Amino acid sequence: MVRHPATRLRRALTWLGEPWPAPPDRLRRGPLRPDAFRSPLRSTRLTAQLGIALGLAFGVCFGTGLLSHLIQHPPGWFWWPSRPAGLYRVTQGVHVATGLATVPLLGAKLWSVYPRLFAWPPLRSPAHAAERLSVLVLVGAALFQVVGGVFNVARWYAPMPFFFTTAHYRVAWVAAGALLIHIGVQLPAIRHAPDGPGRRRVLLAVAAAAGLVTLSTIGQTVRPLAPVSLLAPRRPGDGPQGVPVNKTAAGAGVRDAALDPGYRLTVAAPGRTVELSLADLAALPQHTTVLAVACVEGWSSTGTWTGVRLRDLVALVGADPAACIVQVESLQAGGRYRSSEVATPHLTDERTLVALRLGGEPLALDHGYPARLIAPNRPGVLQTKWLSRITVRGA
Ligand SMILES: Nc1nc2c(c(=O)[nH]1)N[C@H]1C(S)=C(S)[C@@H](COP(=O)(O)O)O[C@H]1N2
Ligand SMILES: [Mo]
Repeated sequence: MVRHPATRLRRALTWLGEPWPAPPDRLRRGPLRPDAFRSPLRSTRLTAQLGIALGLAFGVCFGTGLLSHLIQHPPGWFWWPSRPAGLYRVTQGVHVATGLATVPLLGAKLWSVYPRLFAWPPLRSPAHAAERLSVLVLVGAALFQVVGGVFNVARWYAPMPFFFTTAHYRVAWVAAGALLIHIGVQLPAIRHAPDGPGRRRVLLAVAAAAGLVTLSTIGQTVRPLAPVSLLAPRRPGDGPQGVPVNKTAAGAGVRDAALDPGYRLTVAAPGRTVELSLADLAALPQHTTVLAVACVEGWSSTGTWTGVRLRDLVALVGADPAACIVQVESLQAGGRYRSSEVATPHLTDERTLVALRLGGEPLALDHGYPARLIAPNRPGVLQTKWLSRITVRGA
């Protein structure tokens, strides 16, 4: 007998809601007891309100994180301006700040719902089982993002046997999808959520904790708050020449090559190649600009950079900066950040420099001596240090 598709669909939906037999009652012990969790501080309303705060923080964090990903791996349709010069500093500061504020929010939210782990019966129907599975994915993905993000800010990679950036990006999509499903499922419950006596106090405590986390870390990018930035691993102003260092020259294995008096910067276009010594570079027109190094890890620090405009070097080998792409390479032999690409509008921007000096002095070895890239509105990972070669290609 051939069934009508609508009949089949109805049958499938009924099957999803069909109750499964409950396990025997004698298994209801320990946390599975009927009255195992009775804190008056928990209420569905509290859980819903924490969920809204968490959803907003996650939304902002997801949006700014996606932006940072697109800037670092631009697809063809994506365009990122070079002005305002400090925009990325703000978006990435917001990304890390909202991510960190999520720590107490997520903790409180999990505390408010964890008794449901022990709800009886554990699995009521296929639909209930699917919903629980989606919550499991959501909790796993959210914890992965927050814990991994904190480890990355602390530059502690030992517990992460994978490349953090890629994993963080992929799991963000998993979390976003699971969150949308979760919101869809919980929306009716949010509307008529019963209140509890302790809700306001808990919300206040969570808000205070989130505020404290923000206050003790935001100084990594908001300079006036640097003195109270007790939990941030880096602070603006800390480091040689008043700028923090992410990778040192020793760590990158470039000390000898960088200090070699025979150092030359190669600038190569299809028709023409020049090799410039430090004295040659210093003899070219020098320009000074104030720009921040804005690391993806959330810290940023402003410096006064002096050097040669990248577009002048492109013109030096006979290319038109408005019609080409440049790849800059480091003396560093390996590593993900040894090279980066510069295209319009950053390439034509007058503030994009091959910097030789910071704060009026030659660059500190750890800031990229003899020469480094510094461009407006660009993530720190793309501000390549210890430049060895600039390759000009057609756009
Ligand atoms: N060659 C090279 N350049 C590099 C890096 C690197 O690892 N190798 N790290 C980048 C990162 S992640 C940041 S945040 C900035 C930091 O610059 P600073 O150490 O001068 O503050 O340098 C960038 N330039
Ligand atoms: Mo960075």
